[in-house]
Amino acid sequence: MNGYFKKQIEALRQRHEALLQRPNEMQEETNGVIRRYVYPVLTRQHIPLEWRYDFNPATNPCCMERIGFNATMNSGALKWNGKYLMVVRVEGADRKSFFAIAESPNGVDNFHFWKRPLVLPDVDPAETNVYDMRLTAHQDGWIYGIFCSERHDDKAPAGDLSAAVAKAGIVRTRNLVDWERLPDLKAASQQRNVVLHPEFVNGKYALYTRPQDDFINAGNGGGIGWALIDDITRAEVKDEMIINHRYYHTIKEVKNGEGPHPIRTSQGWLHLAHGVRGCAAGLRYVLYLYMTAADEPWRVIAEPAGYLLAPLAGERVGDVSNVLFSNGWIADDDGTVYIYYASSDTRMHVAVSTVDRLVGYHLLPANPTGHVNNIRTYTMGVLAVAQMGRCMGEVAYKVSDSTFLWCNALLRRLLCATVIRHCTVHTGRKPDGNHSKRTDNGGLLAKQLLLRRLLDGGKYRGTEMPKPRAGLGSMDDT
Ligand code: M1P
Repeated sequence: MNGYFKKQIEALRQRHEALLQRPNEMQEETNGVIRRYVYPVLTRQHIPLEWRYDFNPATNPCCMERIGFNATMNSGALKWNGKYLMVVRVEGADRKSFFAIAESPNGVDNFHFWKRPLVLPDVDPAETNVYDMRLTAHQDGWIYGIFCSERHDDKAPAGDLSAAVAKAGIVRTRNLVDWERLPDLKAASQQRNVVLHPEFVNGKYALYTRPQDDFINAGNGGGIGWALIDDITRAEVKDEMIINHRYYHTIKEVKNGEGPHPIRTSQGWLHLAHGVRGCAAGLRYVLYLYMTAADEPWRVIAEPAGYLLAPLAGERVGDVSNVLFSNGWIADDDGTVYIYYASSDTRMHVAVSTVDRLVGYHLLPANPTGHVNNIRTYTMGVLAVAQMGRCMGEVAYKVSDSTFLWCNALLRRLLCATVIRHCTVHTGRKPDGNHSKRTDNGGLLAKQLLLRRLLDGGKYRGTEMPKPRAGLGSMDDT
């Protein structure tokens, strides 16, 4: 072995080990809901050296990297035998992806790839790429992985070498080593971002879907769909309804998609999703949350306005800039939630919160009606209380969780009161100068105080894309 070769290998190993061992640090800054960590948890530099170098001084005396990698991104996540696991989308320099498992003892640093990548049964020679696996440890005892399986679009005009068809591939395992491939999901439209709900619903498997008109564009389709599946070994979408729509002039005006499978909480199912809007810089991907009813996981009961996480600082730059994407989170036994997200299709990060805080975030939004389209933020009464909420967020990490949640509950009541007051003074749900009559004979009060659900109970949600509407939002409360 020549001296240069030996030195190179030593330096490579030292740098690699130092990166893998580097402790992560929680960022100081928080909005009371969530905290980022300083360092990405996985980058292409974390990929095992043995996958990249052949370490053969005879045939490779210059110690060249033999296989280059572009990104470690969009990873499914699962807690398994006390370890925090990600099924990582590893993208090669040749732009093809494969899956590999990385594990950490604490969920925030020290992620090491398992020795070998995941071996996926190759069932179709036409399949050109696989990516973005969502993991679900299902009630039936299997761990499922649903991912995007891509093929050339044979209907594309000649010369178009980008057009593709997106389908949902399905695998399952009991030990994370041996994976059984099931037939791809049959559906009328292209599908990406398909996620398996962890429990049976009415005795059936349930999928969150994302029907789309073509490979990139949602077109007239889009929105997060819901479909019940009779037989997961021959999965077919027969009926699909959109449960979380795109909306005009919002963070999800262009498209949206379910992230990992939702987390069950005492208040309902907590969902993480991505929303996409168009801007001068191209498409901008952010992460948002919504909640559905505990007994009806398809029925949205709350959705705070805007995003939970958007690309910040270095996260904004990468292979596909201005993108945050998440398809993995872990709700730990102590209530901590680890949100794994990729920035700009390049590297993986973690942010932490708790189930209580994320539920509180839904039930104490600046928008007490639970829906972005129902209220406008210049509403004075609401603004004052929302401002108190923000101040509370700033001191959140100095007070105990119980104090935080107690204040949270108090603020929720105040917010409800501002809305009720508005509705009491303005009839017809709009400022109309008539301050004398109640709008709804007290029914609104009951909904606000007892049900704490969407004021419209979902009844205005047709399958067509709803227009932003005035409703309660048009109030000019003072
Ligand atoms: O480049 C951003 C993301 O674009 C796609 O997501 P969606 O289907 O919602 O637009 C996916 O290709 C995803 O992998 C990628 O991160």
